[in-house]
Amino acid sequence: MAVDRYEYAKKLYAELGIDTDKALDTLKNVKISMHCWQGDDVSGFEGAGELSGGIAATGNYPGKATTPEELMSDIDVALSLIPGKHKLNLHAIYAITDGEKVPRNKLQPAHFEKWVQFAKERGLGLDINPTLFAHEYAADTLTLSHPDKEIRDFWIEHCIAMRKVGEYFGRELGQPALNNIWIPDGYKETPADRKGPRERLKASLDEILSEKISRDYLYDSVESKLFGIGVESYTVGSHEFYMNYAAKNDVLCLLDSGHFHPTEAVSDKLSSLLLYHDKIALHVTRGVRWDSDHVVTFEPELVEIAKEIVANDALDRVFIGLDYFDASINRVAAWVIGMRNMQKALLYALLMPLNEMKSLQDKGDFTRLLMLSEELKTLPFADVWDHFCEINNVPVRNTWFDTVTDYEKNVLSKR
Ligand code: RNT
Ligand code: ZN
Repeated sequence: MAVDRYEYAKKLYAELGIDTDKALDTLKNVKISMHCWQGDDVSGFEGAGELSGGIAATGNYPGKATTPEELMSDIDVALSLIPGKHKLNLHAIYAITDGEKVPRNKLQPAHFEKWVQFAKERGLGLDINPTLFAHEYAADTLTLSHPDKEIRDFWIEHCIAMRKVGEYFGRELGQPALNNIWIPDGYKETPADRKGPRERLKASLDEILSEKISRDYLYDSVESKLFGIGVESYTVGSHEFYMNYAAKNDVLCLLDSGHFHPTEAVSDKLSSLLLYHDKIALHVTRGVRWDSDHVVTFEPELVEIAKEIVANDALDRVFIGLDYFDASINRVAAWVIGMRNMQKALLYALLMPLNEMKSLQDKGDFTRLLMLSEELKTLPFADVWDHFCEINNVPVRNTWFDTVTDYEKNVLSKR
């Protein structure tokens, strides 16, 4: 039955000049970096305190992972329900130190060996992020831009340590890792001096990135932000700051879709950045009223982001990662929903007659262009997606949720 539906969908898309088999083949090779921190509300394994830095996970849904074994097991369940082979995005606080308290500036690749083992066994890639929050040295909401050199140096060392971890991931797994630097630095009130902190941040980044590491193993990115809770008036690492830093220093600009004014769209920024940068990175998330990090849903801006990646022929130039943390629903389901939605959006984009649409735009035939983009919305896209799930041996439609329900009943609810 499902095959017939796919064959029919294939025929309809073929009438628009779209080869659905080719689209599925392309989609199969797109890796999305799944953020480990959805599994435990960004807690990590340091056994330390509260989340800080102007970000917050809200909710108290039972079953959160509290050990590496639990988190790995939850990730396995999620991955079994997501078509394709992907990457896993780690943070420094997920180092596995077997009870030993290792200061963040002293972390070594060895503390991530178990993750490498995990990734190897599953054919995954790995990415890394230094963790510059939830720490006593981040208590002032200042890290790499702190006026105190000792604090800055601690975080510089930490970021350098994570670059080494990323390099190690790249070497071991045969695909480059992304090391993404995000800092919470900013002020609650209007600062007297906006320049000083930015000068310090620039100098810190220069030091962190001074050692050249082969891009066979590692890419570095810098992530901007608009504001955070408690730091509403000034953000040191603003978009302008990092976009210029990235352009001048040959590092990647990472755009988080929750880090801009609510009416500003990341989708519109991609073509500009891709004109000037070989590669860029994304944190795909969904902000509701603020940078709330809700689960990624299949909504127009997500499709527009995917369309821009495809239209710019940039599937191999954009590191796509997810970044949200919802503690109010089943965390495994949160991963699966977001990952599958990202893939659906990419598939939707791959099934668009973009060349024809471009030429309609250039000819000024906006009536036909509008008609076409609207008619695309009711083509049997779902049948192509279902087929993709089927040929990649993951449950079709809502049936994946049975696995999550069983896992919750048998494992999560017993934690
Ligand atoms: C915070 C940034 C950052 C974090 C993760 C945990 O606003 O988006 O990327 O969400 O590093
Ligand atoms: Zn982010």
